[in-house]
Amino acid sequence: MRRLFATSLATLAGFTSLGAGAATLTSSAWNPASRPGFWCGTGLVPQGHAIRELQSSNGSLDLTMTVRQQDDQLCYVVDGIAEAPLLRLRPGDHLTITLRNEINDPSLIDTFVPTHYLSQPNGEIAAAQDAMPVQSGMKHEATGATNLHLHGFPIPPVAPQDETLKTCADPATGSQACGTRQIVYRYVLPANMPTGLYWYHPHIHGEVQAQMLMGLSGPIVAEGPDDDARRAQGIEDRVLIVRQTADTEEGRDVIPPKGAVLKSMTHESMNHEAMAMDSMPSHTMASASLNIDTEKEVACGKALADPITLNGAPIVGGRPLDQDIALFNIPAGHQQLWRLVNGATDFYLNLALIDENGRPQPIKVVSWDGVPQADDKGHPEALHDTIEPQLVSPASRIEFLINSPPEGKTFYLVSRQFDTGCAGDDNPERLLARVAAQDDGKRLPKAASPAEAKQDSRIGIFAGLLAAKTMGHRRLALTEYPRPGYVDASDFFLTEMKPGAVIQPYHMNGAPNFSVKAGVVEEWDIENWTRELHAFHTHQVHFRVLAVNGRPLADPPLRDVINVPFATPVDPAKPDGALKPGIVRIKIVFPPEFVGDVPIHCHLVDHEDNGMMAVVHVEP
Ligand SMILES: [Cu+2]
Repeated sequence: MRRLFATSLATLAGFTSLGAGAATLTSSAWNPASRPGFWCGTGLVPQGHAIRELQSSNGSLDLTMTVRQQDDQLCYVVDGIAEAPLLRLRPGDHLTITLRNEINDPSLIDTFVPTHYLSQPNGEIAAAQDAMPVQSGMKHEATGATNLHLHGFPIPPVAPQDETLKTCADPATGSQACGTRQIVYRYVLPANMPTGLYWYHPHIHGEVQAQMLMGLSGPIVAEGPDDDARRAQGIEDRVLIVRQTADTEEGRDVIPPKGAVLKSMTHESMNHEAMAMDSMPSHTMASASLNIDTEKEVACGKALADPITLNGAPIVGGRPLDQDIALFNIPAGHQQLWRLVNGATDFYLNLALIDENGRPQPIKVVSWDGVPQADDKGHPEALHDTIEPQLVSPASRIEFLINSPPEGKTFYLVSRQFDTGCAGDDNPERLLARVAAQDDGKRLPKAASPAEAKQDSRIGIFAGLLAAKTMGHRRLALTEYPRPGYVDASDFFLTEMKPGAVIQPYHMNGAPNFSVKAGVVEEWDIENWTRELHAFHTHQVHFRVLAVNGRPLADPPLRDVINVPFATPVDPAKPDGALKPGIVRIKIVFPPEFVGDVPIHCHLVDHEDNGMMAVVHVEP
């Protein structure tokens, strides 16, 4: 049984399962002071909480961030306060983060790695004839090491900046494989970076989900002239981060796929050495086939919905009372810019603004994934009112203008129910916040050093990507297979489809999966051969999304995360028969400043942890 946080969120377990109306949050006062015995503070974060901010001044911000542990909760502690701060920066800034690891019980991190996953290497996945061979994975034992990834930042994948594959800090107890307890990151924000909402989280392969569920993530805003202009017009911003606190697999009811191996594994079948990643078992010898065996893909099944929080305060499921929903005020007749990170590990947000009668209310989307809506040259595009639900995949960000409701009226920000595929998790409607027409008197700190120069391009290094000539194509396949002997545990894969390829999980310290020359523009087809959604993410760069399921997009968006539609039956009359993939086509280039090893992965981080990741070697 998966545990929720033992301390501050202990009362949440009862809440998230509550139905209509009956719930009331009884929270003890929140005290975020990190102190002996209460390293991650005490009490429940109040609804509507605004995150503590740290702002750069004179072009720099220098902070020490300590990762602390209180039972099965992890927290970033800065200045003695156990709350991941909002970092407010400007392009060109120098950001220095000294990350210290004080994790004191790595075994508790392991409790967030699904208990039904194997503690032994997995058995063989039977290879289908004339299909790409599949090599199963093995469970990662949590080490308690941690590190930092600045998600979305166009900065080099090398130390002391965004190097996430080798850089790590050891916990206070347990394995000391990193050789240091402290990392000093020295980031330089490009002067021409797109300005908007970014975020940070740990990136230790195999325990990313566990560390994020336990509390490790925080938002970053990079501000530019657009923000100065909005502030001059009296438009304030609100920064919101949605986090997930458990990945509930209990109750998962799985229909075994055709051909699944359901026998229990014996010790003989778990020959550790034979399954070592660098000595490939004979059945996974390369074949020339580019076919994917979809009959053994993870089958349809149901998993319970997961608990989420907003700025640390629990979001109550079902139909909560108004008093249990965050209240955000906007002075009557005014607008605010709301910036929202979906920091959940696999919950999809499908945002809509409605009034008390459920009628959709318009918002204006300003930016996706930290990048203002702009054409290929980086010129701003006109903003339009929309009442369509906005899909914010895990790890994605949306920034939108929201009007105050009429005086005396309330708007609600909701996440609409969303279909993540028949093998995906239940993703029900959630009421995130209510909005009232009031002036709460709170004002943002003024930017300390507003940029003087006017930005020529809103999108920096990504300008001109659409116009550039495509020099190469690739196909990347997303697949998942039940672990032999375990219908409710899966291996996940991200594989470049080329002759001789073997479907195998990413493993640390392996060679890069493929190479790309810096400056060479490519188009990639990301093919989802599974019955659930995946959120494809690239470190270092954003990409243009050209087409979804073969339909070209009129205005290809610039994203660093894109939802890839699930596969569908070739024959609708045979839902568990062969599948045809959901496909997203992207256009991507790695500029010369990103030479090095760049991770790409599914941002449903449980999938990443269990193999759905690859490393691109960017050659000079
Ligand atoms: Cu995925």
